[in-house]
Amino acid sequence: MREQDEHAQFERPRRHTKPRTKIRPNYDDADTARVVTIDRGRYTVTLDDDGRTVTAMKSRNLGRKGVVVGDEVRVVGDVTGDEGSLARIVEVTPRRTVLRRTADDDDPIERIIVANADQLVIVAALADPPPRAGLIDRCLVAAFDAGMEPLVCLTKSDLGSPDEIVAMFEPLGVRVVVTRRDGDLDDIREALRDRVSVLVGHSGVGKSTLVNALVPDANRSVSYVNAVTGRGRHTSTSAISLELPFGGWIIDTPGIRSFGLAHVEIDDLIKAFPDLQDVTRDCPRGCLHSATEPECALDIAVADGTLSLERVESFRRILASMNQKDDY
Ligand SMILES: Nc1nc2c(ncn2[C@@H]2O[C@H](COP(=O)(O)OP(=O)(O)OP(=O)(O)O)[C@@H](O)[C@H]2O)c(=O)[nH]1
Ligand SMILES: [Mg+2]
Ligand SMILES: [Zn+2]
Repeated sequence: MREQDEHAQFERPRRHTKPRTKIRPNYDDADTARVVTIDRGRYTVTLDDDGRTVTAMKSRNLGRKGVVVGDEVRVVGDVTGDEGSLARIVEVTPRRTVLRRTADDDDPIERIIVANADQLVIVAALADPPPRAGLIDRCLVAAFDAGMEPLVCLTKSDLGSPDEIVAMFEPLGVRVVVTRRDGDLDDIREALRDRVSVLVGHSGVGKSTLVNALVPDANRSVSYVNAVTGRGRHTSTSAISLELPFGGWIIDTPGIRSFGLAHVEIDDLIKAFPDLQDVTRDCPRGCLHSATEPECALDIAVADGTLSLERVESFRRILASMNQKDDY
């Protein structure tokens, strides 16, 4: 870590001037950039100005503050992007959204997966590996909690019918697109255009295959699904953000086995459904809005025709998914 030490010295306030005040460096001339991938403490960023790719490290003044893919940052130092050059990230712009997962059995650390994405694309294969509605539900909860718009993307339509899954998400008003390798990409392109979207889903569902089809020079590695276990091989090992040729950004992420949601409160989830939220204002204090609650206002609203039974039942399904880990 020699380079790091050199930079660290450069950062240290000079002793002889104003010994008791921290010198606040002025970064007015810093370039703005976005973090596209991270590898062993090295951050690959692209400059907003000209899209140049630059390798950077975290400046000491950031302390323990994390920098994640999707972060908008300010960089100083060697921003040439030349071979062996290293810039420094000196500031992280306040995040508009954060997609986070709570610690779970697979991963003991609570982490922010990506920052500033506005759409969560929940990718599930129609077969090989088979879709797990429970995981889709949990990812939906994460999207609503993060204030991101969800989109369910059902891949491998050459291997199965989407009808059953589509019917599950219709009452919630969640958009669903269906894709297959070498298929027509118009619908998914329209859904991604001019937005920052992050793909999540099990290993082997075809996230990287989709990214390669959408971004011609992406070169994301893809690999087969094990025929015996039906599981993917966790081919992608880190998140990467790529610019879409038709506008917007897409973030490919490693396959997940589950999605820890311990950080989510019912109230945060219900905010995503204003019609349900309105009704639940009449619930008894502490009502958890499940089908077993004795006087939940959702049941009264179904009885008097204000809400459809399908919508309330689908909402209760995703609510219940918060406490049912779908480990695969
Ligand atoms: N039959 C079929 N196979 C597909 C389709 N899309 C992708 N595959 C195959 O599914 C396998 C897994 O694809 P990947 O793109 O590596 O999956 P991934 O979601 O990126 O997996 P991880 O990186 O491990 O999370 C590869 O063998 C792909 O060729 C499809 O539409 N139909
Ligand atoms: Mg992949
Ligand atoms: Zn209730």
